[in-house]
Amino acid sequence: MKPVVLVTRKLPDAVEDRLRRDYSPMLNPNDALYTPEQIIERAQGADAILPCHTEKFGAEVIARLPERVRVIANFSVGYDHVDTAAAKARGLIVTNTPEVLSDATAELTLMLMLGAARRASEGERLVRTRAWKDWSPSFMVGTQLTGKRLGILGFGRVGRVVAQRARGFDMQIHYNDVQRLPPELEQGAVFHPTPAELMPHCDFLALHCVASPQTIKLLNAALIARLPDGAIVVNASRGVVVDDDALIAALKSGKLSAAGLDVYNNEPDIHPGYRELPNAFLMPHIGSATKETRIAMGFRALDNLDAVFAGKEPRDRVA
Ligand code: 8YV
Repeated sequence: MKPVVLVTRKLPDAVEDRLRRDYSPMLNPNDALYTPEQIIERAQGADAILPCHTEKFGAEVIARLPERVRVIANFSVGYDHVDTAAAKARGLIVTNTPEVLSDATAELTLMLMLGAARRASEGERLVRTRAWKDWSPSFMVGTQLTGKRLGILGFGRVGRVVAQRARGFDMQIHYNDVQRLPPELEQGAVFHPTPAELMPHCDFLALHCVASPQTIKLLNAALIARLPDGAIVVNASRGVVVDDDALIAALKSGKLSAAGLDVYNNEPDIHPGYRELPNAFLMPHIGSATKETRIAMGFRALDNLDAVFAGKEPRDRVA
């Protein structure tokens, strides 16, 4: 008997083909968003669940999953949507999909930096609404990336690829993480022991830390005040890292010249203040949304499932 896998969202064909080959998948061809009740109901009779970050597995949901479910194999690198303590307590294995989305997310981060710095939202709106009437030397003047200082808060897998790509723009890399990395990973990046100490060195600040109790609203008014005037902030990690009111106030006052955001608190019902800001370049959580990466994420999740059902330790176990 093949293990039964509850797949919560529509996945790429190649991933669903492999699921059909090796498992008895319960697929979601219409890509409907399941409520927690629907997940609990559908999980009856499943041996595993393969969810995305759109499905929340809090302690209450985990407590109501049938005993038969052995593993939650996430189709995501972030797993803040899963209460890992509750999963551990129940003996439920949890895995994620690191590495395979670092390139795509780093590319999107560079896009956020360029889009924010070169006023992409404003420019696009001018062209699309026929409001573009003229040209002058002062028209749509933005900021250049080349040669600037890029501060990276969270120098993990994605942060380090961002650094590598940014070196192509001759940017000088500064970073903060919980501890200093070895020289082969730093590649010349300058370590700052605290976020507060990193801030004054950031013409651009890119957030790449994980969502955790320690990083909730990490970028608050006090930290923003330490950034150079006119700095640019980008976020392709998690919305909870940002205090929205503080960021919006800084974008309004001109303390920050622009922001590029892909992630938000309470997606997709984001803080309405962002929509009004001409200097915010806004994307709808698409950091890993490339054809190549979506397939790689699915395969990585399946590699983890394969290991669990072969009685081995999955490569990407997080609980
Ligand atoms: C995914 C992400 O699109 O992997 C993550 O943690 O935030 C995104 O890249 C999404 O989470 C897929 O479930």
